[in-house]
Amino acid sequence: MSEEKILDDEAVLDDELDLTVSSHTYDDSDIQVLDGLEAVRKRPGMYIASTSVKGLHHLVWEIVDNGIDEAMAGFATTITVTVDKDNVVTVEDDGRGMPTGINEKTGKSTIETIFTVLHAGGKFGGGAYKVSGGLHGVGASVVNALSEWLEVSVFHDGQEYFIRFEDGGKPKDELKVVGKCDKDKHGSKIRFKADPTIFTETTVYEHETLRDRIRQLAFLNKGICLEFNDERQEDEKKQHYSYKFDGGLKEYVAFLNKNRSAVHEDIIYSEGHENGIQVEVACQYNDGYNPNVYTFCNNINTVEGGTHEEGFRLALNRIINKYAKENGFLKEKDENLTSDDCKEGITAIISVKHPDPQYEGQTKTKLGNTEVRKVVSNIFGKQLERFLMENPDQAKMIVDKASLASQARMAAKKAREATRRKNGLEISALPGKLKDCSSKDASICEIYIVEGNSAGGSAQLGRDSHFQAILPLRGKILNVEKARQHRIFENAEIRSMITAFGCGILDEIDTSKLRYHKIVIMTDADVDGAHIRTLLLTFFYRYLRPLLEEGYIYIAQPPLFQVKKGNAVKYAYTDSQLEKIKAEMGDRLSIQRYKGLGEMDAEQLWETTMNPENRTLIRVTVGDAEQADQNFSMLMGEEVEPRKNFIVENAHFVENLDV
Ligand code: 28F
Repeated sequence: MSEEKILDDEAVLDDELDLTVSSHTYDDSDIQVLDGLEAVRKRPGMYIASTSVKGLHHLVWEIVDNGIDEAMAGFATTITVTVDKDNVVTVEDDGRGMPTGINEKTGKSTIETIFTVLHAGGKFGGGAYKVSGGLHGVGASVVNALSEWLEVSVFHDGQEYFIRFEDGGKPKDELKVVGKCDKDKHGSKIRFKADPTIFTETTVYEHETLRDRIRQLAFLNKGICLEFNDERQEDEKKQHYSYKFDGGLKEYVAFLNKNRSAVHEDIIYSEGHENGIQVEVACQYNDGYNPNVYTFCNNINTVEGGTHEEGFRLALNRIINKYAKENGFLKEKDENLTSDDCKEGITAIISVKHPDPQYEGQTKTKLGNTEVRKVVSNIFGKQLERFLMENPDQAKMIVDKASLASQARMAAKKAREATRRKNGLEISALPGKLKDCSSKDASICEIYIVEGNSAGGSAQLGRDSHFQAILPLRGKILNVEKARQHRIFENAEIRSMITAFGCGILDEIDTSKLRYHKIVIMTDADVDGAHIRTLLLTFFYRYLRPLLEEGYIYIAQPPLFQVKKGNAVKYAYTDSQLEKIKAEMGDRLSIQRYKGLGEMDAEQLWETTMNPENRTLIRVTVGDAEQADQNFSMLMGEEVEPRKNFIVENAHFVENLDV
């Protein structure tokens, strides 16, 4: 990105306009401009992810990306995002300011052109490529088309330029100087209000979504300052954020590992470029067993991985084996450590910037450019090797960890094979404790995972055995975050669940084989119940993640109180509900607080918690894998401190849903 050339407005725009309007006369192009934006409004889904809340946020990212490009090109230092009380968004940078001249092809100002011609400005930055940019990289004109109104202010040479668009991108007036500003002030400012007739679901931005992505962009673009102001917030602590990470991904890894215990002190960091591809990698091992590898291309999270991830994996495996052999940790005859062995407990971020990325895969989030593999492998491999040689103590910790992983892998393989039937890949006989339902139609079947035997008894008696199965668990299940795989497969409770669900686990999972489309966790409404629930969710998250992703996991909501007056009985599920019921029913009430499921008889449990007509189920979703993973490590990992505050709020990754 350093080979930035500065061209004049028209030269830069030429390229882009050739695609759209250059073969037309001025009048034609004028019509085409309107046509273009009209097309966006007609079929917004073709230009942004969707018109749901996700698409709404896409508008912000589109504009922020342009500011980041200006910063990455070396001209801006700070990008500020502000959300007003009425959900008007302002994005401002302190770059050169968008060009204010007239574009020859359109006869209009460059700015008006950028905001009204589809794709114009998509490749801005003086002939360089756009390194940031959403998956679509559709540009400012799409944001304009989908806004009720949008205003652009540009500051340079002591002057403020301004233009406003309304009704999906129509200029109200031409670009004009509207005032003076400080001689030294320079930059671009864009304000817009999303069009509620397009974003029919919502035009309200999510505080966390904005903050998390802005923070992530700051990690991914080291040295750039990203600020976020949320003027809707009552809570002062949530009104202003300023992120600037001079350590880049090194700080990102430290951030992700903050609730974990590191195996070695220093974060391994490498950076470089080759053939116009820029590479940054940081990683550190923690004492957990799961790898957490996040990859990005041009600031986009490539969740399906791709060639950059492969390059990282190859180098990690090659260098660790090489070092282990050369330093006597592995004997010549020993089997090599596998790439999974080398990844156990690693937190790694891989970020590449590529001038012409090719995305593949189901969700177009898999990097396909084959040349990237070697580039990442070379750059990261060299620096990793150097790190190991310069830090023998830390190198030993890392190699020891991978060797232990290798031993555990072989033991786990044996244990895993034992959970299968001898005659093939089928799962073993259903567990004895399972009270199965009679229906075999998975789409209506439910399985209740119930804490404790007495509650299990009530649930078994109270259920509708046509479609409701009960699996009682004895006390607490194994904490999968702390245990190695072979112990997990030996654990009776876990094996019962795996066999009852019938869909396999980990990479062998096949949700089409799932025997119940609702898996309901039913625990007491106390701290122990919350703990068991978290243990179960951790297990699902680590071993059965597709079940969470596809929405099969639920939490039952037993009532907290029974309120009685004469023969009338009501149940309250929350404290505020209790207050309401008390107000409704008047005095002389008898109120019972349920401490556990066991205090309810079968009929009560059915009526309040299991009967589809009355019950409330909460569906558990995995939002952002990174956030969820952090929650899980915080809740389940070794560090006690961060866990102390959790229990009350542990519904963080839980979304309310009435069924
Ligand atoms: C709030 C979001 O959009 N910042 C931007 C620039 C700077 C230039 C530019 C932008 C010319 C013709 C593409 C200035 N001087 N922040 C932003 N800052 N666009 S967008 O140029 C646009 C190109 O089409 C700029 C010299 N070269 C480029």
